[in-house]
Amino acid sequence: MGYSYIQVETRGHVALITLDRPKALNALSSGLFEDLNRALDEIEANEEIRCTVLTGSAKAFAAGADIKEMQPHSSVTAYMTDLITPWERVSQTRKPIIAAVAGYALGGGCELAMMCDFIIAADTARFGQPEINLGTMPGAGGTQRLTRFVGKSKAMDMCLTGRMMDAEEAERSGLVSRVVPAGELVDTALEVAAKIASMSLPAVMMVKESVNRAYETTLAEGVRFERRLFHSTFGTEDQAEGMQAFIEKRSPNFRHS
Ligand code: DAK
Repeated sequence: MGYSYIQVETRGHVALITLDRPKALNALSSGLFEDLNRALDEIEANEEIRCTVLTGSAKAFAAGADIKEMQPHSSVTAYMTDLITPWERVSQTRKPIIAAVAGYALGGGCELAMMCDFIIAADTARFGQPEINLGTMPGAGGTQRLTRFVGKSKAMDMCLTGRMMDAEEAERSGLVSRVVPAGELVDTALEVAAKIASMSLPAVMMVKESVNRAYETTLAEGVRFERRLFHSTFGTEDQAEGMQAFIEKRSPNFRHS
């Protein structure tokens, strides 16, 4: 079955998901999330895919939740329909997912990018949590993830004033991992994803799980968790192959097992 609001392609062992509601600047509607979540389920189940890139258009990664769809809701219907909770699927993927952001990443769009494992930004990218302008507030992790990335002062500034941050400020603040010229964004993200996809998938997934644990536990518990995963890598064929290849001065041939 095809998709209405996204495009999905595969490039080798990498999936490229492109948000595709150009007339609404990729505003995040429930239909778009049904498509996105179904694609993520398929990617997670596909043994050939080892990394995903999530991108939008040159003008907008996503300009936020679909305001026109949200506007009629009351607090009761928002609660009863569990409005927008299915968004969290992105943050639950076990394989890595990179956000490649050009143009606007606002409100839910910024939150969606932050749910990915890291963000590569075009020099045209603009991040913001403008919900305050609508008389509401971030609802998909904006006050939580943004604060962890950029610190309290900048997160307060962004969420209370609704101002946008350009790519240079986003990199300086730790929100994005790197900034590239807009014309090179998707190719760069695909190259980075291909590099990750060339690694041992069990090791990649353990790294992802371990880094994410840093946000949810104390340092001592996190280090203990990391050590146990590290020990378990010695049970994989890929660890044996990786170290043997180093000693034999050749490239490893990972089998993802
Ligand atoms: N929703 C719906 N339509 C949108 C949209 C949005 N967020 N953003 C843009 N559009 C539509 C515009 O209405 C316009 O449609 P037409 O009038 O042509 O039919 C079309 O996209 C082009 O937009 P503009 O004409 O405004 O384009 P400009 O270049 O002039 O301006 C802009 C671009 C991005 C600065 C502007 O469109 C803008 O300010 N957009 C709204 C940005 C915003 O406020 N975003 C935050 C939305 S609130 C929750 C979880 C999450 C959330 C809520 C709850 N729960 C778990 C409960 C998240 C909330 C949000 O994201």
